[in-house]
Amino acid sequence: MRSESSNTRAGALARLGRAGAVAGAVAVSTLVLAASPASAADQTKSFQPVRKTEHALIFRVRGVMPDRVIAAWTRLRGRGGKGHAVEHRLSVSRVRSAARRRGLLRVSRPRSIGGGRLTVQLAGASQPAPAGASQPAPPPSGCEVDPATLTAVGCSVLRQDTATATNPEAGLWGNIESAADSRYQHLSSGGDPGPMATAASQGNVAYRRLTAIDGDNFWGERCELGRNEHRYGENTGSQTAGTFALYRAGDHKLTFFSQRYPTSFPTDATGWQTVMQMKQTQPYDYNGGGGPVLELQLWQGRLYLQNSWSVKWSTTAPAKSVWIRYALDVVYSTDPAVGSVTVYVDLNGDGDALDAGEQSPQIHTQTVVSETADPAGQSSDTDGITPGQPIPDHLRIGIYHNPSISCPSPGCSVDVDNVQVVG
Ligand SMILES: [Ca+2]
Ligand SMILES: [Ca+2]
Ligand SMILES: [Ca+2]
Repeated sequence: MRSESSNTRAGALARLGRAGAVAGAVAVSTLVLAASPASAADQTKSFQPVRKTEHALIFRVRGVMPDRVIAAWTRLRGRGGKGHAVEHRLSVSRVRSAARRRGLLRVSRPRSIGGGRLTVQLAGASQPAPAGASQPAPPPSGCEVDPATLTAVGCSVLRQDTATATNPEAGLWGNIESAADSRYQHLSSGGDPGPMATAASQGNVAYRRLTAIDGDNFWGERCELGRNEHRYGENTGSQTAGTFALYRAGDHKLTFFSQRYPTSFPTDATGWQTVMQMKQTQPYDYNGGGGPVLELQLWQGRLYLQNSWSVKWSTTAPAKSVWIRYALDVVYSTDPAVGSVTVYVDLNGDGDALDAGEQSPQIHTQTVVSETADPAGQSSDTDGITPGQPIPDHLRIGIYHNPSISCPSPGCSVDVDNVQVVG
């Protein structure tokens, strides 16, 4: 079964209508404080539609300070509750504009959609790392990122892809999630010359290239490696039903990967652009917030670490046309007092994470989300995750961005190589 939905493609759902006044809207709205804010510091507000038309859901955005809006998304459900709910981000500027006017926000819906909910995330005061929180057992002694070499020689390799195999799916990523498989290329030379996490050479110069072109639509404008499916584990042998890497509550793993951004890459884009996700893995019913629990975004000339669309850290965008090595040291937990993430990134491509802006602090945050109840009742809960259970994250890598970013043919590409998950 496809991971995010078994019926319609989200492309149709992604086409959003213009914000604008709608005459005669019913002056009834429901404002609910979400039970599980995206982070302890931030707040979300959810809105039911005040009106449905044949082609749109109309929301009234009120009780929201426009400048505090940092993310917004809709969660749309099929008619009769059929199919998985589908989440879509909305432009923050659109939502701010509606909030400023205390006005109406119109979101188009295809015929297959019965209803949905708008959630707006509001920035809160940042909170310090909780004191006295118990931590899971650390990885083996010596298993830690050495920022001078961007290696972790004391760790065991759990997952690896150095692009030796032409096919990235079998036994590895499971799926090329793009508008067409031709958006993926395997190139036999010019790969990352740097060492693996083990400090050994990759032993090859191959790499993978992922491209998105304007108009592409695979649940949005994207080309990523990674199957959004937790039920079949991590792929082995020729298996493709599973995914590349899963991260479960209680894990402490280090994830290394290298990316290269061509000179034409839209690092300065004014819309969001994701280059790596550790995202809660389908299928699930989770509705406690929007967005991947962890992701790296590259836009506005900055690299952002985001947690459920809340920015936790940012730094200058990495250099272009050179291989950029990343390492994320993550403790996976639903408890923000236990979960943590530290980012290492070789922004200038000189082989270390010792230059200015190349290391984040250790950031305490939720890194795994908890399942919520099946809205159709527990007798309908067939996704394998019961309410309250942690939903494993999975690794996705490539390009996924706001379709407003200009990427005419031949498109915008991210080169990927030298991936290891160690612990
Ligand atoms: Ca390689
Ligand atoms: Ca460096
Ligand atoms: Ca469930």
